[in-house]
Amino acid sequence: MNQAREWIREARAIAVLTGAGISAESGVPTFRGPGGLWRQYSPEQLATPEAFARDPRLVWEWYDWRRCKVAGARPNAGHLALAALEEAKPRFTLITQNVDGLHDRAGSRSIIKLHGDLWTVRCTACARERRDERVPLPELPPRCECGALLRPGVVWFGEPLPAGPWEEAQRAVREADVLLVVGTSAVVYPAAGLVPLAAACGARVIECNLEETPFSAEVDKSFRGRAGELLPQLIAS
Ligand code: BV8
Ligand code: ZN
Repeated sequence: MNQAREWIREARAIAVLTGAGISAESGVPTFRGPGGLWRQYSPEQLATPEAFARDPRLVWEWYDWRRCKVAGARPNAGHLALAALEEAKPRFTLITQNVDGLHDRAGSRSIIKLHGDLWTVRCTACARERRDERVPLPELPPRCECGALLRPGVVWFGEPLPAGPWEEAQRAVREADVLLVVGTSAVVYPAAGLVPLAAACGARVIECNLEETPFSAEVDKSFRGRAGELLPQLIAS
C-alpha cells in the first residue's frame, strides 16, 4: 500500500476509471454482482435499443426502479476520497462508466461520463435532451412534448460512446502518470480498453476491486477490497 500511496503522492497527472463497484457501498446494485438482477432480467437484456423498441415500458420500469434506488442513496467514502484527491491534484480526471450521478453529489468536478447519465432523458424523435430528476416518474414510458417516447440519456449495448467524452478520456489516460481503476469488472469495451492504454503509455496502474478482474495480474498494484475502505487509505498523504 505504501508504494501505491507514494506513486499517487508523486503523480503530477492522475486519471481514475470507476465502475458500478464504487457505488455498491451506497446500496446501488452492481451490474454483474449479487442483487444486480431486476425481476428475472440481466442488464445486458434490458440496456439495449432492441429491448427498448420491443418493450419501452418494461425498460423504463427498470430505469425508474434504478432512479428511485439512487435517489435514496448517498455518496460513500470511496466517492468522497476521489473528490478529495481532485482537490489535491491540479491535473486530475475522473472517468466513470456509472450513470448514477453519485460522483457529482460527492463533489467531484471534472467528471467524464462514458455511458451517459440516469438523470437525463432524450426524445427519440426530436432529440431534445433535458434533466428530469422526478422519482418515481409520473408516467411510464415518459413522453416528450412532441408526443414521441423519451429514452434514458445513457449509452446502451451496441451504441457508440459519445465522441467528445471518449476522446477526452483517452487523452487524460495517455497523459496520466497514474491510472486508478476502481470497482469495475473491466469486461465492457471500449471503456475497459483504457486500462491497457494507460499501461502502454507508461502510467502506473493501480486497481481497487472486490474480485479479481482480467487485468488484476498485469496492473502494477491490485488491491482486493472495498473502495470505501481502500481509497481513503490510498489518498492519505
Ligand atoms: C459499443 C449504461 C460499438 C447503461 C452500460 C464481445 C466481446 C467484446 C465486446 C463486445 C462483445 N459483444 C459486444 C461487445 C461490445 C459491448 C461490450 O463490451 N459488451 C460486453 C458485455 C462484452 N460494448 C458496447 O456495446 C459499447 N458500445 O461497443 O459500440 C459501436 C461503435 C460504433 C458505432 C456503433 C456501435 C457500449 C457499452 C456501454 C453499455 N452501457 N451502461 C446503463 O447503465 O443502464 S455498461 C454497464 O456495464 C454499466 O455502465 C457499467 O458501469 C458497465 C461496466 O460494468 P461495471 O461498472 O464494471 O460493473 P460490474 O457489475 O460489471 O462490476 C462491478 C465490479 O465492482 C465487480 O468486479 C465487483 O467485484 C466490484 N465491486 C463490488 N463491490 C465493490 C467492488 N469493488 C470495490 N468496492 C466494492 N464495494
Ligand atoms: Zn420530442
